[in-house]
Amino acid sequence: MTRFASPRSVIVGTGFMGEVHQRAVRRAGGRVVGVVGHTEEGAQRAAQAWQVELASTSLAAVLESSRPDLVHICTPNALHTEQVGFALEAGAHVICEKPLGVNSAETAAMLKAAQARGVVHAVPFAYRFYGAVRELRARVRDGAAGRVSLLHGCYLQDWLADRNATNWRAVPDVGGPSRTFADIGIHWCDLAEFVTGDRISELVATAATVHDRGVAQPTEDLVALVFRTAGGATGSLRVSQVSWGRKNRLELFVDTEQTSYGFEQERPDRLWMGTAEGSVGLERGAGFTSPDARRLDRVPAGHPQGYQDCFDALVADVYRAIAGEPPDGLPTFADGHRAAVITEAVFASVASGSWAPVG
Ligand code: SOE
Repeated sequence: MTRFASPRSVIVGTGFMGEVHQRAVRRAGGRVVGVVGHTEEGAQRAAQAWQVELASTSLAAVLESSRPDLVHICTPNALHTEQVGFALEAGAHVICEKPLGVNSAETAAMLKAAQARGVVHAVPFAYRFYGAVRELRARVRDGAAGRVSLLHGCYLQDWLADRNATNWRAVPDVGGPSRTFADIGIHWCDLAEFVTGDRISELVATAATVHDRGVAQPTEDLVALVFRTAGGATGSLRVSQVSWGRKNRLELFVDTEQTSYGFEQERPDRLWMGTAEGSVGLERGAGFTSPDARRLDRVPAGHPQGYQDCFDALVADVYRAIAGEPPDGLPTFADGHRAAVITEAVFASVASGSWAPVG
């Protein structure tokens, strides 16, 4: 890889995702030169914990004095479009958390603006950076297993299962009109399309709100959908943030003519494979044969890799793209826009009670 002098990052947002991004920057060999918080106290606290000199509630001020190479937007969804605009205006490359925007008009505009600036843009569909996902992609795409017939699975969480649990994501003005699907359903759809290279072309969905959480127009707690792809596969997906005991259970199953595969996010060093002879668990290390999967190995097999490693790898790939060597599989604003288009199709179907085309 071309050497790129330690990229300088500004992190916008000091919550869970800001924390994950700042760690990823360091592990990928970059430097955090500024932090922007929602409150002065929050910004200072993060600056101290992350050992960053520059902290403020003003993104404009931090951009002006630090002139970063890269800006990481890790704030509530409704703020993304304005903050991405500031970062692009400052000439920086941008990583913006998902969902990229709260509707597809916003995401289309952000994509267009980033392309016009000619900068690197990324959206952390970070599960793409598990070796098992790359192995699955390589095996499905080489065609030896035959055509994909069925895509199925779920993304289930329980952190909003308590009727009193709340979060900015559950406030429509801040999190956007969709919560569960736009927060986690899009991860699953991104993975399904990423590993197959196929696209969801039409779907029929139902959604339900289990708890009103004290807001006038509560967002959905769960979604179930059935879909078809352009390539002729059938699919089904369940998404929920109110399924007790399910912490971050993203499961993607891909059935082809010869083989079935299964990826489980909570057991990511393994890829399940079923054939006429039976089933096996391919383990990271010797079990993963594709170079794209092998390149994501950080520690020897048997020493579990996880969620943070995915972010480290994503940021490292953003650095490669900045250095002029864009790696295969980097999720961009185009993928963030695609997610908004799928989300809108889901809610068009929920409203009409019938099949809806996707984009
Ligand atoms: C909360 O639902 C959340 O942090 C999502 O926002 C992330 O995208 C997912 O990776 C884990 O859960």
